[in-house]
Amino acid sequence: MRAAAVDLRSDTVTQPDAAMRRAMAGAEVGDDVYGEDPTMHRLEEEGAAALGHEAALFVPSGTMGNQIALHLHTSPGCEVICDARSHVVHYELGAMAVLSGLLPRVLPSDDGLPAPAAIEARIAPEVSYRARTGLIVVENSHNMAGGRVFGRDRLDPILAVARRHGLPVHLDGARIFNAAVALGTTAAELASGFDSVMFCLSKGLGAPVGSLLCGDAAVIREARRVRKMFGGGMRQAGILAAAGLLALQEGPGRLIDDHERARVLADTLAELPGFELDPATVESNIVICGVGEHPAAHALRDPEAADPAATFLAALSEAGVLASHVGPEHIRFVTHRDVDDVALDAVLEVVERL
Ligand code: TLP
Repeated sequence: MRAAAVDLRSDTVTQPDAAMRRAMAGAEVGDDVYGEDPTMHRLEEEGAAALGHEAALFVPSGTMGNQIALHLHTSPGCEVICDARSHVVHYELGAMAVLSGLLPRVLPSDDGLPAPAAIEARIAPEVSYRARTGLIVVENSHNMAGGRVFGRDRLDPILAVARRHGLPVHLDGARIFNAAVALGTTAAELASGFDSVMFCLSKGLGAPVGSLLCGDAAVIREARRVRKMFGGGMRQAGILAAAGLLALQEGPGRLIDDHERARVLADTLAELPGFELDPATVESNIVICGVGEHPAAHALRDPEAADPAATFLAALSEAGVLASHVGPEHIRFVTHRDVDDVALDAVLEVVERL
């Protein structure tokens, strides 16, 4: 039998460990829609404090957290300015249009963060014949830009543009703790000045389910209503909050190991023929690389099929390594707590052999 695959498709695949399962089993719970779950109260308080915001709301997914924020900062018919590769555009199934009547106004960028001047130029003038700009969304770290991270020097000018125009800014901080670790700062430092911030407990931090939406008390009071409207009101959710608390307390401290492993992987891939990537752009736990010209993708490729990434992923999977498809010529590896040095060595051996 083949050894179990090393799964680098995402940091969402982590398994709750024994301590987390024990905490979940023993959690004190109540009906959270009535505001009576004590474990959930603790998680929301600790989450808000960690981000330096007044309040927080637990949501079942990062997508729901983002979509609640988009809904409550805007009105139907508004445009949302964001990077062309943002998660809210690519991987949320058109939810901003479906749930909130919003139109994405996407901007290109090299590293996932459009230039402040480009953002400012896209803010619609207040005239009777143009859709209004309702919101700016920033993503940090930026998933599809390969986990790039942005410090205050990059964030502040965008917040200044928003303030000049009286616009709210939402931060998709699904991996904000990765960004903080990569930059040697705190999540609160990176979250400050945003009108709302979503971060995921269920990615590198290791919880099985859940994200937190943070903001001031008025924003979160309204967010609680929108969550219920979107079908996200949960009852004895303290079982999930108990896992979230452990993830929040213990998860950030070990992300540095994931970053180091991503760096080793990136340096190795960059040295091998057929992989296109600049290891200097790998700043956190995500490695995106081009495989369009990779010999394994070519040798096995059906000449009719225009997707060398899918061909290469199939070869990787056959060899016991799972990665994900992020375009016809690009694949993504994400390091996480369930990939240790032994597993990483197995991955390096496979990519070297292929
Ligand atoms: N990202 C997932 C996939 O949807 C691509 C992944 O495997 O990376 N914002 C960002 C920046 C994200 O990367 C994700 C998930 C989300 C939001 C949504 O979180 P969930 O999956 O909890 O809805």
